[in-house]
Amino acid sequence: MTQRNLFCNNSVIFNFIIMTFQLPQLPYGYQDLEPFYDARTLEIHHSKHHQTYTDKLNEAISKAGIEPSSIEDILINLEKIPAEHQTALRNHGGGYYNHTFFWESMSPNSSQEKRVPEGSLMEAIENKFGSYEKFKNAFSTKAATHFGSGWAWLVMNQENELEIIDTHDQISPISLGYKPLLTIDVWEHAYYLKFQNKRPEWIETFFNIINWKKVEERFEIVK
Ligand code: MN3
Repeated sequence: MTQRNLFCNNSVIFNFIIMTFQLPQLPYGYQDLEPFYDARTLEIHHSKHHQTYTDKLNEAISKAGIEPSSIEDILINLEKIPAEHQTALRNHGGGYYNHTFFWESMSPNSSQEKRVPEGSLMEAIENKFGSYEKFKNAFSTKAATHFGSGWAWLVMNQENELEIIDTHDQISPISLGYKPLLTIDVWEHAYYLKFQNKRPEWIETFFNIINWKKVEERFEIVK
């Protein structure tokens, strides 16, 4: 893929390459997060919901007539896109990015091998929140009390400090200047088949399948 920015002046040279996004493959099988995340929910969530965001993102890019170099390019530069196209790109681009980020935030092995973060990430969590348990409570509360559809995130803020935030619908932290490290999807489609209305149970269960190794890698890059 040719590297370009949305508004790169020389993009005309490469304008025969139109980027289309593909549904990313999961880094594990649909069965592999059982018994914590059930295969049926995961399959529908990935193959239906994420596929729909992918298709609608491609539609929105085509309608807006932009030539993004990456999904990050769209979400970071949303404000530069003509106003009438921003909502579709925020919703479907955010849905595309947030779900990809979410799949990579989970791992089938974490319940056996690695239940808590380590190293400099653990140090930063303890410095910011007091302890891992206090972090877990704060993250869980943010996710549980988010009103309606959305996401809870552990991010690096612009002061380079850890922060727990929530975002509505498919708004992505990268559109708000944050660097995301970990996320949980708290839309009902993420948990309703298994947990029904018991969102706090989904959140508690999620802690068994967090891919802390991946979160640590993200932290090393942005810290
Ligand atoms: Mn979802």
